[in-house]
Amino acid sequence: MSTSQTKPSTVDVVVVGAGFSGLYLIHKLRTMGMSFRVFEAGSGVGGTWYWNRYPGARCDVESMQYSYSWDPELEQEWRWSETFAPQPEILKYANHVADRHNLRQHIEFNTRVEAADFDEASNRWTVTTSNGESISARFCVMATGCLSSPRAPEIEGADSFKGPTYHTGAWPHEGVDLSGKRIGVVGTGSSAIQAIPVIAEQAGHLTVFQRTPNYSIPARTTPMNDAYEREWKDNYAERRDIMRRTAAGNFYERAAISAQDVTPEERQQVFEERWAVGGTRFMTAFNDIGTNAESNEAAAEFVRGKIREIVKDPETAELLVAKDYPIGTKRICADSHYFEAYNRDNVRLVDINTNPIHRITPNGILAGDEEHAFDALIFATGFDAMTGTLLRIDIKGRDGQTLNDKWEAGPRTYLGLMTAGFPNMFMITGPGSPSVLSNMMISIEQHVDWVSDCLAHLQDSDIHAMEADLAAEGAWVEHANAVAHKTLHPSAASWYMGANIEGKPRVFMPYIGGVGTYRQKCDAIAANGYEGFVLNGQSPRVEAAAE
Ligand code: FAD
Ligand code: N01
Repeated sequence: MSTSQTKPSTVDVVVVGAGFSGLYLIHKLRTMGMSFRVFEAGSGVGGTWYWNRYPGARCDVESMQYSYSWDPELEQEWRWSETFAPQPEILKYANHVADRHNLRQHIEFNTRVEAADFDEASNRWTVTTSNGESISARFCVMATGCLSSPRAPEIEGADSFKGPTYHTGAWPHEGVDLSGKRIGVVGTGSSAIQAIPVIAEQAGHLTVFQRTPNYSIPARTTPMNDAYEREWKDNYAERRDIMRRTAAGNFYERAAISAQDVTPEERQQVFEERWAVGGTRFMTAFNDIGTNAESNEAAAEFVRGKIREIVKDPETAELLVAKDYPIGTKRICADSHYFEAYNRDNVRLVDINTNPIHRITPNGILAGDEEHAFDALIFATGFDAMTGTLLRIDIKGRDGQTLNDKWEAGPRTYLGLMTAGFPNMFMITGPGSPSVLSNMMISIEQHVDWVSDCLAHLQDSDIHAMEADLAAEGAWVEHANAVAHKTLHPSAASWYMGANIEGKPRVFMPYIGGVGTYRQKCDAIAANGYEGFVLNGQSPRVEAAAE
């Protein structure tokens, strides 16, 4: 591992984060011959897959699709063991990429970027790290991740608990022996839904505290089939190209008809087929599940029926059935025997709406009028998503304005790539871009490619300062909101809306216009001389940006 003593304190670019975004950035910047430094808070590469080591963690995008496309030889060589890769294998892949391309030498691990100040006179950022070092950089690229600030609720008495407490998003690297123990899990989102069936097998007893039930589709992961893998490898370039132009960056069949255009029997048949195939592609069984309330309700009701079939105890089944929000408006989950776990004698579900958590006690959790005793507590309570990690860095832009102040009423960006008043600072998969609504490998590569091309352009054209034009940003925010409000998404209290954090502004943060459409816009904007951005104080045309 490199040490900062040998590194220059003045560079072209500082990159924050060494997940899949940061790793690809290093590769690009090195090829471009730019000087750079990369800081990573963790002790290794992989980001999400480095931190989220909870039992059962795995991808819900198919393995053959959740990988880099920029190394075609690796694409052919790498072998995934299952159709949906487990976390250890994805982490191994990230490490393999880092070693294969000698990326690790460029990363300063265990180093958190704490502040970034923009100096208008020099058009440079001063980046301060947890080592107390200050680095001067022309550009700052935040590859800090959308789901990288785990968050546990503030519950009275949390410090009094005698046993260990874990968060799924910051799981101990050495693993946790849960065998025979009494475990309490708070939360029933994607992480919990993956973890619960595995924990149930290990634990002596498991109690799950649920606030909102979730819709989940069986992932149906299987060992990798040689013929299937071969088919992918023979067609990778063509398929990736198709994926880049789709709505969500995935390669699978998306129905072109409305659920309203078929009979109820035909609809049921289609849902049955999708359920049998498994995975989140269930949501594309018809083309209007995300936009038409009736079509959505048909899909939701189908899933409710499946849960009632799987879970033997009718009261538990009813608690597990989501009724208050449209399917897919909170992140749709993919599971491996989640609902079946509640048929086990050692698993109990506690609905905290009727039995509120009063406090954490030395022995466990007091919910309703019952104290539940535990040996360990697990919070699967999610993240301060999309903005939390950026806002934890003390970022000051033009005129000393902080990012926290600028985003007080919610994130405002142009394309999710830059935010006005913060020149030369780029975000990878920032709020206002498709990011978390897509196969993120596709979105990460698109952003890294776009930013790298942009940096090359700035360097070649002797442009020292670039920032989002305020009017273009306003138009983009308006456009992104308008597109979101054509869907059912804003109706749910989801983390997409910031609703999982008390006091966080309620704004639909990702861009739901589709990765293909979004890519076209980004490409057109670059081709038009970076329309909607201010370059060296000059603003090209802005009016077409949000068309
Ligand atoms: P991250 O992987 O989050 O990496 C960001 C890195 O930046 C982290 O290592 C962090 O330590 C570092 N960092 C942040 N702030 C600082 C700082 N101030 N100083 C220094 N370092 C800092 N996406 C999919 O497309 N498909 C999936 O199936 C899928 N499954 C997921 C499962 C889980 C459990 C989670 C949490 C997310 C999942 N995602 C999935 C989203 C996933 O985050 C992305 O796919 C992708 O891994 C993000 O890569 P990244 O490099 O952009 O960000
Ligand atoms: O987090 P979440 P996550 N008291 O926010 C509950 C990705 N991911 O880590 O819904 C009690 O979804 C909260 O309840 P409610 C994916 O993008 C992907 O599970 O707010 N409960 C909810 O049940 C995903 O969406 C995979 O009412 C509280 C849960 O905790 C994102 O990461 C796997 C509470 C949090 O769910 C985040 O997923 C894992 C409180 N005070 C993650 N506060 C794949 O499969 C919160 N909750 C690809």
